[in-house]
Amino acid sequence: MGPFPITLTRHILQAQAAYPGATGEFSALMAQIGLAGKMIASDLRRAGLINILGYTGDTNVQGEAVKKLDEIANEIFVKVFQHSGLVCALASEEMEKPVKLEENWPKGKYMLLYDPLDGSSNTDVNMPLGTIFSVLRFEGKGGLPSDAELVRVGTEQVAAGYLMYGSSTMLVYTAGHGAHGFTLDPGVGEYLLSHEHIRMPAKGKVYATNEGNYHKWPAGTQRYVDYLKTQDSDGERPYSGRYSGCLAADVHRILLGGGVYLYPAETDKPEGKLRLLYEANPLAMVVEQAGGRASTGVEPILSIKPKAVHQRVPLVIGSREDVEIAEGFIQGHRTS
Ligand code: AFP
Repeated sequence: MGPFPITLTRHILQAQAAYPGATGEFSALMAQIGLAGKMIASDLRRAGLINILGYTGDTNVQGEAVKKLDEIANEIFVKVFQHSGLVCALASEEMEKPVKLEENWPKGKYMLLYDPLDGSSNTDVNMPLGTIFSVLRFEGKGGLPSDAELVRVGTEQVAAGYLMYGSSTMLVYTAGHGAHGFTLDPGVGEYLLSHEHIRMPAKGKVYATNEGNYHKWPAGTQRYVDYLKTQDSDGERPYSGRYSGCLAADVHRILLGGGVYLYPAETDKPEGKLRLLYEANPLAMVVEQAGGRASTGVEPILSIKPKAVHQRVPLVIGSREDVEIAEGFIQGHRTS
């Protein structure tokens, strides 16, 4: 047998040993996120078999048709964190209002914001899906946090990451000291360290975007994607197009291999599609911890002062040099 594998919990406890006063609550929180991921992965693996595919017929606060698996994944998070003693508030893409967990008060000092099932259009066709999460600390005195307490600038995240349900289930997280990847060993039900201190290439050869929206993009964005597809003399371009319809999966590929993902501003939707608090902010923290960059095309994601829980932002995220070139085109400084 090779070296004894490092589990998620052990990795966090070892990292926390460097921080006097660490109470172990954070490692318990991450273990609970891992548990929710295992439960969601289990449902996804059997989705076609236990007839939980398809639509509930409801629509969520965003006016989107809700799939059963969106609700199931959201409910799993709520149930895992109720009575956990760890989290005093939850905000989710699938819940119009944040949920306050009085049963965990006053011990639970963390607040969790998450997209329980990212890439929902993939559920019925066995394509990759993800869960994206952002962790804040509630420092307030007195009662439970107000909704406004959850609407915080990205630099205030204490941790962030995502689960990816692909050919294997992975959990990638950062607590501000590097980005680390764990692969679920279904045999023992543990997440084992598989990608420690992930470092992104400064530049890649892959781009991920929905080109069906090309006609909706401002000219600078159109010029940038045209640039990526234009043959150059030193073999760096054209880039390869890789788009799965799941943000977490597309960013995961780029985190490991380099490149750029764009869900840009559109002429009739300048705010874009993706959510700031539980999609862009957590992925921006992970990617920047791995040496990458994340912006709206104009300003860094992590310094945006949010106004609302379900606020949308344009997102350009990936290898540092790729994002900087994209920003040059989007801001009109570059045309080739
Ligand atoms: P859903 O979870 O509603 O399918 O949204 C997925 C997502 O937020 C992101 O994961 C994808 O990259 C993007 O939307 C796909 O959006 P398009 O279908 O418009 O390309």
